[in-house]
This record gives sequence, structure tokens and C-alpha cells, in this order.
Amino acid sequence: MGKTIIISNRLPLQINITEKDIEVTPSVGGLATGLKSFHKEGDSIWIGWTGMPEEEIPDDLKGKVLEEAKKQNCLPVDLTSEEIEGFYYGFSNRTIWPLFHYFMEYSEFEPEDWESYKRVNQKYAEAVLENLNDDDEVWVHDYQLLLLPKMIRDKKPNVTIGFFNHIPFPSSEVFRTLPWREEILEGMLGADLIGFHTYDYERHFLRSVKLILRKDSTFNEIHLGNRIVRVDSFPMGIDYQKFSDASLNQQNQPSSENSNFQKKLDYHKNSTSDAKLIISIDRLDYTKGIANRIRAYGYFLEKYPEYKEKVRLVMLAVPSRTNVPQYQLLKKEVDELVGRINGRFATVNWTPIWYFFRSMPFENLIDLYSSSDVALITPTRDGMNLVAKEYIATRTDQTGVLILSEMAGAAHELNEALIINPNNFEQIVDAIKTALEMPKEEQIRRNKMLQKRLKRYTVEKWAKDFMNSLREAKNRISKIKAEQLTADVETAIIEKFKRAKNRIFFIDYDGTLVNFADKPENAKPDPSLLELVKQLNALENTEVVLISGRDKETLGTWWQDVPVNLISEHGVWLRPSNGNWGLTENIKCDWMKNVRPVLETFVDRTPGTFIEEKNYSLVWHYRKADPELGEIRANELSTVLKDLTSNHGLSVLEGNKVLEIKTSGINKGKAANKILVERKHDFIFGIGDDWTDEYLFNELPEQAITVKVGVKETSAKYYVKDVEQVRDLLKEFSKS
Ligand code: ADQ
Repeated sequence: MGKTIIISNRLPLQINITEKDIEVTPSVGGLATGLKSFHKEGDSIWIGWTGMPEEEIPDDLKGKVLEEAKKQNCLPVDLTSEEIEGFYYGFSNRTIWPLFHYFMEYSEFEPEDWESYKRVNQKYAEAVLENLNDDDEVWVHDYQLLLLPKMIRDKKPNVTIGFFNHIPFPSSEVFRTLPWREEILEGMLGADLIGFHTYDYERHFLRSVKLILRKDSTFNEIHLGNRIVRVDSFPMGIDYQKFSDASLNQQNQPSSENSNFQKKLDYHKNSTSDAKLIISIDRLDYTKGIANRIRAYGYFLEKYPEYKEKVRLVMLAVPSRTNVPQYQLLKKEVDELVGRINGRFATVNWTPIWYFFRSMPFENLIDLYSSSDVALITPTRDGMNLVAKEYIATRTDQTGVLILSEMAGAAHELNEALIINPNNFEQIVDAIKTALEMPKEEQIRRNKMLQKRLKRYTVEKWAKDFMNSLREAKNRISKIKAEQLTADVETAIIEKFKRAKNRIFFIDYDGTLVNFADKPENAKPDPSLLELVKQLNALENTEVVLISGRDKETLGTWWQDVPVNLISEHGVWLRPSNGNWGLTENIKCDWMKNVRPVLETFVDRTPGTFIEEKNYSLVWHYRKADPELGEIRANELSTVLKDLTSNHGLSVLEGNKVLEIKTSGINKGKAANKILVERKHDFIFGIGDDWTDEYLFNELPEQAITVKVGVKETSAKYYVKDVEQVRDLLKEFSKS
């Protein structure tokens, strides 16, 4: 196994230029903090940006930057100020970030930013490709690099690629407003595994893929021609030990060694016997609900004045994306709100809010976490929120209360916290009161459970789980029985074909020779297809049988000038190459008048669906329906029909977005056999894409070459990717 290549927008280190030299510091933010330990331990390199515009690094220091980065197994991608503006501040943080956090009104759709986003993703792709060996595993992170998986896949089709999205994936109703939604989804689908923090984000993504790209998924697997993409949720954990050890160390050290910051916190705590600290820590971001948190705190002091001079809110906000206008406005709003509340409630001995607008060293963060009685975390949307988890990990005596917004991914796991709706002020205010008054025993009971979970599912376990699942997803394809029809296999089959004296092809029509169209009548054979089949059929000692579920009128009209054998309606009718349509069996259809009204009720309730009446079967089509509703209704209808038809010699076939009801005992396999018994063949070839073709694969003799179109469970021996590959293959036969 090769190395792991981690790629994220930012490297886990920050480079600053001091006078004539450079200074390397760790970078903050959830992703860097979380993944650092995984990176340190394994055989991996990390590719990303250093945080400095390319132009600001003096030429004579460029080598040094590279050298320092390499010491930490990091490879810098240089970004110019212009790229940072368009790609990072622009598309990433003025389009995707607000949209994915449901701030639709903040989302800007600037074509220039999109172009920049594409170019910079390509730049990252090149950096990866330069360092990529075939047996490496690639792990792409986050919303700045949504196009990267496909860009790498296009150049290295077989490499293993994982993608993890650290922010929410919005409902498809929100996602579809994005003008470049197809490209974004296709970019992500370049990966073998796509991970999200929660099942909800996973569900939203799958639905977007279904609605927008019209690609099918079974459970959490998306089937794409020759690949399967797995989608799953992996709630990211933290380096638990690091936080709890740091907190223990800090408590065990002599108080003379405490930081000044800690001394200040202690001063407040010792000011009265019942003094309490509430903390709030985040990047200064509008998704974190900071302004409303301050308002709620003001309302708390108003509603429960007995807490004045006893509680203090310590608010830590790290500067973030200061070039984006909304962040500047938020900064102003927060400054004003803090001023207003402090102005209104402060006394000589007490300021209700201590506000810090800066990053803090790890030790001070620990001081803060371990000194506070309550953590108040109220984002309006948050992919996960690691601060909540870090707070719990530092509570080594198991006291302390976490108040957490239900809109944070972390709320799905941290059930024992006080979960609130960040828009419900009364609820927040009452939760603060409950938290401040919560008996120690209850705090301990809750935190015990929270800690148990966080200790077990650490960031290390998270990364391991993701990587294991990635390997499984990659191996999944080899578990499908069929083997890929590669160039070598193709050559062997053609050789066999050339040597044979009596050759026959059974070829399905829709999904095999032509792609599906919105309406069945729109999938007419194009002139090149007619020509291709004609040539194949004209070869000496070669018979072609088109074997389809379609009605005989359509099939007969479309193929009237090509003298192939036609089998229609899954085997009801046969038109020999040199003759007229005839029934293969004696079939009754008086059942139709009873079944049709049932189908009609489903058409009425399911917009976009319709009934097709063939000579000997009825078909309910749901390709144009809402994909999820279509499937739910298909399931329902199938159950109803199975009850209705079981004693009447009928069967229900579940095809590709169709349910077909027909007389039992008729299928493509039986029909093919009727032809095969009449003559001896030494080359038999069967190809098809859906469920109804499985009858053909199962009934054809052992020596037959059977091929499925698309990667799906099948009894065929081989699979090909798509209609285009089928046509290319048939072309090869017709040439030989
Ligand atoms: P973020 O939005 O950055 O991450 P979060 O998960 O809370 O949010 O991580 C913030 C990190 O920064 C924490 O590790 C915290 O300790 C640190 N931090 C916060 N304030 C700090 C300060 N003043 N000084 C120093 N360090 C500070 C994104 C998503 C989240 C998701 C993570 C990980 O928005 O939803 O949880 O990625 O996937």
C-alpha cells in the first residue's frame, strides 16, 4: 500500500514573514486541529495553501518556506492574491459557505468567482498528480475542493479517492439554486467514498444526486457506469486525550505557574461565593449565532436579575474571513451588542461580558474550558462543532454544563447536553438558568455519558473508520460477480467470434443500444445505430436478435428496414428476420380491464407517471416522477399488484423505472431458448442492462458470453460501462 495524500484548502501550519525570516505556527480551525494527529502518525503528505499570498513571500524566502513545510510532510500550493480573492473569499466563502449553511440571501453567484474556483481546484489537482503513485490513497477535504475528486479521477481512473465534507450539505431545495450544481455534484462523485458528519447531510446529498443528475442509488451506493460511489456518515471526533491531559496538567500545577489569563478567571470566580462563568468560543462567523447569543444573554439578565454580578459571559471570537463584507458587518454588530449590554448592566465591580476578538494559545483555551461552569454554543447551522466536544473533554471532574444548538451536527451525538433551538430565546434563557442551577450529581451523570462516547470515537478512530470504509468501497466493485470487459477480454471474445461458424447475438434495446429518454417514443434508433446493427446482421453466419420489452408496433416500425429477428414484449411476439410477427405462445389478456384501474389511481397520485398499454402487458412508467416519490409509489404498487395478480397467472416485472404486468411464464430467456433450439450455435452473445435481462443471462447456455450494461448485481459474466461502450464493442464485431 502506498502513502496517503491529504488535501485541504489550508495546510495545518501558518507561515508568517518576520523581518528577513519566516515563522511557522499551527493554524486554527476545526479541520486542521482534528486531522493533525492522523497526519503525524501515518505515512502521509498534506497538500494545501500556507495562508500567505504568493506575492508576499520574498523570492529569497521561498525555498525556506518549502523546506519548513517539508519538515512537517507538507507541500504548499501557492495562491496569488487574485486567486485568493476569487476562489477563497469569492466562490468558497461568498457562494458555497452561505448556501450550504442556509444563508441563501448571502450567497452570490458570480461567474468570475466560479471560473477562479475551477482554475484553483485544477491547481490543487496538478499538485496532487505530481506526487501521486497508483497505490496511494487520496483524501480530499471540504467545500473549497468539491471539484478535485473528479479532476484527479479523470487523469488517474483507478486511484482510490475519498472526500469528506466538513460543513452541512443542504437540502436539495436549497442546493439546486446553485447555477453550477451539476458540475459540483459530478466533481464530488469523482470520489469512491463521500463522507459527511451526519446522516441528514448524506440524505440531502443523495437526493440532490437523484434529482439533479438523475443517477440512481441503492441505499447509500450510487451506480455510475463502471464505478460505484459510496456515501456515508462519519461524525468527526477530537483528540480527547490531548484535551483531558492538558486540563489535568493545568489543575495539578502549582497556582504560581498559572497563566495571567487563568488568574483573571480565578479572580472572577472568587469574587463571590456563587460566581459563575459561561463561555462562548467560535470563529467570528454568522453561522455561529453569536449576535443572538449576546442578545439572549442580555435577555437572561433582564428576566433573571438575581444573576447580575454573579455570572459573566466570556466570549472568545477568532477573526475569520475578514475580507468578506458579511464578516465585517458581523464584527460591527457584535462590538455594538457587547457595548450595549455592558453599558446597560455593568456595575463598578462587574462587567457582564468579557469579549476577546483574537485567537488564543492552546493553554489559554484549556484555562477557559476548564474554568467555566457552562458552555453556551448556539450556531444557527454548524457541520459538526468541535468546541462542544473539546469542552466536554476538558471537564476532568465531570462537572460543567453544555448548552448546544440542535442545528450543530454534534447535537446528534451529544444527547445529554441541554439541546436548544437557537432561534428560541425563551428556551435559551431558561436553559442558561437550568444549567446554572443544575445539581452537581446531574452534571456528572450527563458528562459521564458524553465523555464515554467522545473518548471512544476520537478523531483518530474517525479517520481510521473513514479510511477502512474507503478501502471497502474500492473493493466493493470486485465483489460484484461480473468482470469488467476490458480491452484484453474484448480481444479474446472477438477471436472466439472470428473462429465460430454459427453466431448469434441477443441484444436488449433500451439502456443497452440507446440511452433512456424521458418518453419511450423519444428513444428512436439513430441512423448510425441502424447502420451498425445492419452491418453486424449482414456478416456471414451471424444472426442478430433484438430482444426488448417494447411493443411490436414500435419495434417493427423502427426496425422495418433492417432484417434482424425481433422479439417484443419480453418474449410474447417474434418477428423472424425474413417473416411476419407471430405469437410465441397462446396468451390471454382479459385481465387487463381489471388491472388498469389500479394503475390509474397511481397515475393520479403520482405526477409525471403514465400507463403504456402493450398487446399483452400493461406498463406503469415513473422515470419522469420525483425520484423518491416514484420509488415509494413503485414499491406500494408492486405490493398491491402482487396481491392482485398472484392467482391469475400474471407476474409483475420491475424494470428500469417501470413496473410491467404480464402473463407469467413469458420472459426474454424463454424466448431466446426457442430460437436456440432450432439451430446449433458455437458463439452465443447476450447483452442487456436491466432486471428483465437477467432471465436471458440465466437461460443462455453455459458457454454463452453474457454482458451487463452498468455495474450492478448480475448473473452476467462481464459488465461494460454504458451504451457508448456497447456500441463500440458491436462495431468491433461488425468490422471483423
Ligand atoms: P469550524 O467552523 O472552524 O470548523 P469548529 O468545529 O468548532 O468550527 O472548530 C473550531 C476549532 O478552532 C476548535 O478546534 C477550537 O478549539 C479552535 N478555536 C476556536 N476558537 C479559538 C480561539 N480563539 N483560539 C484558538 N483556537 C480556537 C468546520 C465546520 C465545523 C466542523 C469542523 C470540523 O464549520 O462544523 O466541526 O470544520 O469538521
